[in-house]
Amino acid sequence: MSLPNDFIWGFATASFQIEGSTNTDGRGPSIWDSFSRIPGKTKDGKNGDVATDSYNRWKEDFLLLKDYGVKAYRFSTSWSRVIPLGGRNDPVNPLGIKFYSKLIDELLLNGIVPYVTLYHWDLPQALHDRYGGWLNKDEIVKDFVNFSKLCFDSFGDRVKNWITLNEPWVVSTLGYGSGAFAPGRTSDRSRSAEGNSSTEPWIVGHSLILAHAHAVKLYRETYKETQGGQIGITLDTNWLKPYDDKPENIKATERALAVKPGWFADPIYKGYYPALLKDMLGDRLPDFSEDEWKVIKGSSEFYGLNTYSTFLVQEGGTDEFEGNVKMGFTRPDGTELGPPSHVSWLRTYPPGFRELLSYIWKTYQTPIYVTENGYCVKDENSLAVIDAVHDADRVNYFSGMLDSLLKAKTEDGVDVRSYFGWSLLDNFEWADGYATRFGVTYVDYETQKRYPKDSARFIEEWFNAHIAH
Ligand code: GBH
Repeated sequence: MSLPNDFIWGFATASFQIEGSTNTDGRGPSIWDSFSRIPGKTKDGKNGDVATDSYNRWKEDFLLLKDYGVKAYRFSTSWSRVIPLGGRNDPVNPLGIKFYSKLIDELLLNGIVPYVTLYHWDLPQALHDRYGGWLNKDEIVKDFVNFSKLCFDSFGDRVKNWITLNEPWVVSTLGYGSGAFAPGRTSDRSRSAEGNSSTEPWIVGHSLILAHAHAVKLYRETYKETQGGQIGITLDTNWLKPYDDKPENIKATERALAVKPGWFADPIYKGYYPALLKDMLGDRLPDFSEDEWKVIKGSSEFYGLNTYSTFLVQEGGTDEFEGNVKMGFTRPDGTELGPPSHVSWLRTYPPGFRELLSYIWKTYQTPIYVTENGYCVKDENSLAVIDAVHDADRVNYFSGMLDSLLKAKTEDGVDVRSYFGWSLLDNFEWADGYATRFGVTYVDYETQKRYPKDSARFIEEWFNAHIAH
């Protein structure tokens, strides 16, 4: 059993999580710069000012990629680095363009294929201040398309794999529902003076779908033929299993899947909203016009899949963003799906990955690119480097997940074409600051020195052994 020779593998990162130098060479602030400065929003008040200093150390990072033997690297562009104020009439920052341009050149020089995410959560602060950012559909769609165009124009001669948005569900619900992520809007007045959790996330989701679809339309009309690349979206998708075979828990699982991934995946791959989502939200779910539906339907050439865990679903929850269900990891017989990781939402359960791949393939019938998958070892951040690099639990996770991937591809016939481990490096883990480590490379934040973990070697060896030569 092996993967075909053209199977793509590598590691992923995101601009705000690694670059630092947030105030350098003309970069404008993003909503994560502001959000992380509000007391209480991130663990220990940490921000992305330095992160892994990859704005300066990218060559060193690329040596790691080369050393690990990857075929591809997924990174994201910081919108406010290339257009500091973000808007279509705002000046372009040539130094920002130059930065990504030299990154791309260096990757290609080393035979590493760039996979570029245009937007991984770092909205230019100026657009949020000017007109409400993602809340203002007409403005943000035009500005996102303009930013995309700049990237296609500047990098599209060399970048052939584009991802418009990373995880729109997170942008909408954590940014505008719970307020746990930037820009932190929520109805919870103990967390924010502004926001409306029952309407804003759905409005933001509406803008995100349109922005994605219009960027794809532009790429297809103006660039695809000459540049010859592909373009799609990345959705975070957990596998969800009914807690038991009670009909109400099966129904609850369907409802949860209708929200995630259905809220974004059904419009994009099928051209309509899930009925269960419409039932749940009524007229709080903004609909699209007929012309808009035409742009949206079929607007992704692959399913970019970020996945981390499986949950067991029961009826009875109150979190709309999860479909009003209860999610857990404990089976009816009291056993656990997997041992705890460093975060509450992640357990190692590889069979779920195989089932998820089949579900997506059957439901959306589009090639799947796994754009993120990874693990955070419990309390890894409290270990000395010498111990942290021996990340047996992460190796165990990857080992199981890759085995599932192989079975999905070779036995279940799922058209899965890539696997990117999250992440190349430990990095700024959003609201968790630097306390949660997802890297296959350990970063000592005092010295910025990088140390390969066992998991990096494991993945390298696994792909060497399982890709047909
Ligand atoms: C990915 O999201 C991101 O794309 C990546 O940037 C990130 O570093 C990586 O995961 C690891 O976290 O604690 O209730 O606020 C994965 C989906 C959605 C999982 C948000 C964590 C936090 C839930 N993530 N969720 S909560």
